[in-house]
Order: sequence, then structure tokens, then C-alpha cells
Amino acid sequence: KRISIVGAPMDLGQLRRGVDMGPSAIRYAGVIERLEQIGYEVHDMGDIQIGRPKLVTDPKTGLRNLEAVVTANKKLAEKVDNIMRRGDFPLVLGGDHSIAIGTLAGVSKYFNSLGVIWYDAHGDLNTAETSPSGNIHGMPLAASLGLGENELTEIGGYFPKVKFENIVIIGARALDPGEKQLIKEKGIKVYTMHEIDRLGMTRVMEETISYLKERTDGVHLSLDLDALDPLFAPGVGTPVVGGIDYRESNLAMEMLAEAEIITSAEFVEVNPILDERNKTGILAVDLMGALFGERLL
Ligand code: DIR
Ligand code: MN
Ligand code: MN
Ligand code: MN
Repeated sequence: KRISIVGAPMDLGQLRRGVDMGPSAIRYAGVIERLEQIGYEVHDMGDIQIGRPKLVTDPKTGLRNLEAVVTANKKLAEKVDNIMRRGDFPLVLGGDHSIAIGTLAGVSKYFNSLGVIWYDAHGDLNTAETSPSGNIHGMPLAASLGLGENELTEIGGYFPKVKFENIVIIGARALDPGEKQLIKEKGIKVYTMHEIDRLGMTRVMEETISYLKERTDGVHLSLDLDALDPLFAPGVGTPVVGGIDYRESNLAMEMLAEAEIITSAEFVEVNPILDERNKTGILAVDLMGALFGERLL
């Protein structure tokens, strides 16, 4: 199977400039060579064009750069749709997490019941009403569930992209009040750091995999590098202490590889300006290696 890579150099979904260089940092860390070494044919389609839109905040909703984020996500959705249509595996490089809206718009219609693993310190379940920041990178999971501005939920021409019972959040430790309420109200499956500590990553992934196998016919992995502890991933815009460690994340990816359930993936929020000698970009590539079946022996 062929992997098609597309970069989404987007930094308008949050306030820290520089995450638009994430795709370059990940390529520079050797993603293509790494995946080829495993035995894949890799096709790098380059980046979608974001341009240089002016930074704006909507006075009514408080949402930042809505139009620019929508435009970029429509482009990304089309690219990802093309990748799916030719039967390749879409691997999207971020960019801030707002681009997950476009990725999911591109993949979801190819499945009857898509599952999503949201590997993140945050829930990304905010809408304009609950968001403390107005930053759209805190909203992509909500938008994909059909919550929030129509402009965001209707990208790709259909909604929702995913059902509440088909998502699993892993690594959460910074949830806003409105997100906590939504999680409880909808019974969303979440493994916070508390459960990861208590059960161990092995059991968390075993449960996640069997849960998703039962109810989905494809699974998208949306991996925000800030899920990992800032010790391992310093190059992110919104670091939160007490995160998942390197070994646990590696194990999680290896277990997903073994289970053969992942049908698309994105690695987001790598910000080289905040990083230390591309540590976070290299980490992203290490995790991709594990996800795509790299073996130690
Ligand atoms: C926060 C931060 N929940 C917000 N979200 C982040 O602004 O909505 N998501 N950093 O990755
Ligand atoms: Mn996120
Ligand atoms: Mn996050
Ligand atoms: Mn983030």
C-alpha cells in the first residue's frame, strides 16, 4: 500500500506563529526515508497553500481567522479525498490542529462508520460558546461531530464526520468546563492521564482497539504532539505538564500497527520555533515509524 503525504502549513487556528513550519520540520526529520525503509512506497504531494491572510477576530463569536481556516480546510479535504479515491493511505502533516476538520472531511465519507483516536492533552471539543480562546485548533473534534459554526461543520458538504460513540480521546489533562460537560452528556470515551497511569498504556490501547474494532470500519488517528509530556515534545504551542511519555507513545503506535486498524493519520502542532533542535519533529517521525510497523528486531 502506498502512503500519500500532504502538508498543511496552517498556524491561524491558534496564537503561536511558527506551527506553519511543522510540515518542513517533519520532512527534515526524515519522514519519507523512514517510511520507505519500512517498505512503503511514499508519495509526497507537497503542501496545501495557505497564503498570508490577515489575522482577524470575529467581534460577534470571538472566533479567530474563521474564513482562512475554512478555506484551507476545504483545500485539504479535497487533497485527502483524492488520496482516498486512489486507494492510498493519507498521512497529513500539521500545522495546528484546526486542519483535522479538513482531513476528516476528506476521509469520512469512504467509511460507513469511521472511528477516531484523538491523542491529545486537550479535548478540542469547544465551540464558539464554550471556547475560552476563540482559537479554532481547540474546536476540530467538536466540528467533526457536527457542533459549532456551519462553515466548519459543513466542510466537504456533509456532516457529521464522526459519531460520538466512535471517538476515543487519549491523554487528556486540560479540558475546559464546556468540554467536560459535553463529554459527560454524550458519554464520550476518554482516557485521561489518570486512566493511563492507573491502567497502563497497554490496557488503554487494548481497550481502545477492541472498542473501535467492534463498531467501526476504519479508524483515523489524530495525534497532537502535545499529548506527550513537554519533556519529550517541547515544540508545541500549548504544552501541558504531566503528559504521556516517549515509551508509552511508542507502544501505543506499535499496538495500533499490530492491530491494523488505522486507515488515515495526521500529526499536528509541531512548532519548530518553540522546539529544541527539532526534537519534536524527530519524535513525530519516530512515532510514525512505529505506527507504520517498524520493528526493533
Ligand atoms: C483550549 C486549548 N482548550 C482552547 N486547546 C488546545 O483554546 O480551546 N488544543 N491547545 O490543542
Ligand atoms: Mn489538539
Ligand atoms: Mn492539544
Ligand atoms: Mn494544541
